Amino acid sequence: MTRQQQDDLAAVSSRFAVHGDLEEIRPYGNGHIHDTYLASYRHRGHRKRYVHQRINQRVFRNPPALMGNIQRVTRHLRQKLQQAGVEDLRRCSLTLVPACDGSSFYHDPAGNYWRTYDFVEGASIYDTVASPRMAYEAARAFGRFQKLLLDLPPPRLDETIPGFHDTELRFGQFLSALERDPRNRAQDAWEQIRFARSCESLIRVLPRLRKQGRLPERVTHNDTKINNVLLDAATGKMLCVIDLDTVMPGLSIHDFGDLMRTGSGTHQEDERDLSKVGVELPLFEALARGYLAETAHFLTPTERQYLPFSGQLIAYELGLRFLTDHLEGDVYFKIRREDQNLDRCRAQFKLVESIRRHEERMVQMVEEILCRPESRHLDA
Ligand code: ADP
Ligand code: GN1
Ligand code: MG
Repeated sequence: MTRQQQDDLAAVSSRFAVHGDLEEIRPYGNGHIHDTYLASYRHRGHRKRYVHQRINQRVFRNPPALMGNIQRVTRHLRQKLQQAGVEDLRRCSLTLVPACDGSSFYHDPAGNYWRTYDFVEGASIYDTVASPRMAYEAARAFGRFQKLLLDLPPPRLDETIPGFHDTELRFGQFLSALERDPRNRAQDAWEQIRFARSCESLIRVLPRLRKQGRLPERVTHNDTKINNVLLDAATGKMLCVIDLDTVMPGLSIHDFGDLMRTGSGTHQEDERDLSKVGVELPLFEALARGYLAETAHFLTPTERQYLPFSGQLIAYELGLRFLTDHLEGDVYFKIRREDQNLDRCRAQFKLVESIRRHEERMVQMVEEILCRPESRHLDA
């Protein structure tokens, strides 16, 4: 970072109700969407850290409404955890730091929207799962999140990205990018394009179930990838769920689906060696146990039945989105190397095939877990 960038960031930081003297500020994390910075302050002899984020306005068109959602959700979670007697509140839910004028964001003269969270200390974050225990803890964190938000008071949350998990819409966007082919990239992606077309029927499954009234709308996270959960660095236990921008009305299927997409195998999202990409059943089992430990009592029979399918659908949906972005010229997801979105797509589609192959066994596993409530504790 240049001196000027450092100074600009320090100026942003000073617009929030932070404490102490700024020591350092630097880019942070592996997110695909926002610009995230970690600021270290010294306050009364102690280090105090904050996360500043510049909200990506190409993705989130209405930052004030988005921040309204996050304020309501974080307050509700905090209240519920407090009622449940959770002691480590500052690490078990995100804490927004207000701007100096009391607002939940700072709107800078250049038009950028910024927000700040307390940095959660002593937490670890993983881009891939390393063990069933880790998968279990991450799935429990997202399951608990959904459970605690069951009684979020009205009104309905703002839809921060309309149609976010509308796979039919995503398929249409893919066809449109393919037709325009603005970067002339379709010729090198014909295998993925063919696969995308061959799975088109997947996009109609959830709309059909919804029409039959079998999938209730809930408050869901919608971006439940494994690196959006913080685990205690010392114990490995769940702390809290982060990246709350897409918390909005949705389906439980979407949340478990993205957990499966990122947590049922040990491969990277953009893995090029496809022999490494696939479902590992012990990881799937741990995800299902962790998620159901928190949610089994309120999920409907259809929601439970479609848990294994959800992974196939969301891996397909993300494959479509990565492919679309590749065709469009990498305008949405941050990339760190050429063709990274195509690699991401290829890995998702390989995962779709793997989940399909193992689906029957996974359905049995879910039934077994549901029959034996004690199995929802990993130590059982
Ligand atoms: P993106 O939407 O770009 O993924 P995130 O909100 O997930 O942005 O934040 C990016 C990264 O910043 C996370 O992966 C995590 O490492 C880190 N991070 C964000 N908020 C916190 C926090 N409150 N405490 C600790 N780390 C955080
Ligand atoms: C983005 O923000 P991040 O990196 O957690 C994306 C998700 C994708 C994910 C794929 C708002 O998530 O939908 O599943 O990348 N978030 C948005 O890694 O589009
Ligand atoms: Mg993230």
